[in-house]
Amino acid sequence: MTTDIKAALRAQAIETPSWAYANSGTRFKVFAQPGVPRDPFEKLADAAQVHAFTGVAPSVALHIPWDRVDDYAALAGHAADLGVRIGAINSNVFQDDDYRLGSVTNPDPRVRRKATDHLLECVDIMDATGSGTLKLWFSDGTNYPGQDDIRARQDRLAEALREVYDRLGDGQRFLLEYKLFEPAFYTTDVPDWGTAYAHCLELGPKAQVVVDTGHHAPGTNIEFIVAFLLRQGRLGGFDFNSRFYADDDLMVGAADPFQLFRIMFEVVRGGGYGPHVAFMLDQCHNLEPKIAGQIRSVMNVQEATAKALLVDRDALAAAQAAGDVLGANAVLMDAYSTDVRPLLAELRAEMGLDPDPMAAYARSGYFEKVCAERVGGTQAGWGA
Ligand code: LRH
Ligand code: MN
Ligand code: MN
Repeated sequence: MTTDIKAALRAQAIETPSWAYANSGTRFKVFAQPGVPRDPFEKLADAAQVHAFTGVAPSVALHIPWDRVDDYAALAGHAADLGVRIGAINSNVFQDDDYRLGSVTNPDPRVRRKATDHLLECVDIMDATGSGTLKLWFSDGTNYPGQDDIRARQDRLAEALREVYDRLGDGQRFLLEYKLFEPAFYTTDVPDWGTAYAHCLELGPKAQVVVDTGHHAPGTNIEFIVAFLLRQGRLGGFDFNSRFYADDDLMVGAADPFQLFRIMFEVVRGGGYGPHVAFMLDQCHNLEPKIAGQIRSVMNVQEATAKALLVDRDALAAAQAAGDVLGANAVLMDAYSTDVRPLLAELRAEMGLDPDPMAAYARSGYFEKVCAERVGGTQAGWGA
């Protein structure tokens, strides 16, 4: 049992986002931190540290244009030299003046063309980097009733998605991300999993839904969404983070580790624990140091996963079949209440890693080194 769990944990891959290593903040203020990367190459170097100390963060998501470079093959080669690889390519059609009234749903066909061309460019970048995943998030929506035709915007969205879908090559897919609100406050064109799912269904199997844990109304049962999408074969992955209020992008597992456990349990239960469901982090470290924040986040996901794997599924099924409400709940809670840190420490030692990644990273001197070397790190991202 423990051997199986360890094997499953050893095989886990948690993807870190390039933007987590750069300066970020709220719309009120970006607090610059020392030692932040000055370009995408340095972001990969920081991500490689997270992998080096945890052993389970082998890929890095890019965000275009924040990570635009002249030579993507060289960037992928640099990643390989560092022992990591390029993960999902995140498109960005939300930071251009042209997108004031939307990107692919904009009433102006010129703007729609520009936005769709950017998405196609992201597929080119997938080709050049070997990435198999495109992540699409649209900030599109309206602020006032009557501002635009809700249904026409769905038609425009469908048209753009079709064009991008048809451009995908073998072994490539896109993940459609939904978000309840923000920056649009009245309607959002992809506000929920149902809308994303319906568009994906229309397109085909290479279109899947990505669940960003911060993108729901408070109180939403995210594990239900996970169970449903897995049953339909349309859960493509997660953007993990945690939230107290809205899309806070705080460290995953910080606000509600129990919710993370419940989500991971549905993943395991639904056969989603494998490379076809991407475990990605989508976070910003506005106050805390970034590399250490990513290491902590990866460990939080690992802990929730270990607990989910520990659930005695036979005992749970028996209690459920017997209608034993308290017994079934107890099986789940037993797993959640287990301290899995010794198991994970043991696993790391077996993987040739330090059992305590946070302490090992702090001792390594990497942070002091980059603080001395990297002066003026203002790489584009939220802080740009
Ligand atoms: C939007 C979002 C989306 C973006 C990322 C930076 O809120 O979650 O995934 O690409 O933030
Ligand atoms: Mn996201
Ligand atoms: Mn978000």
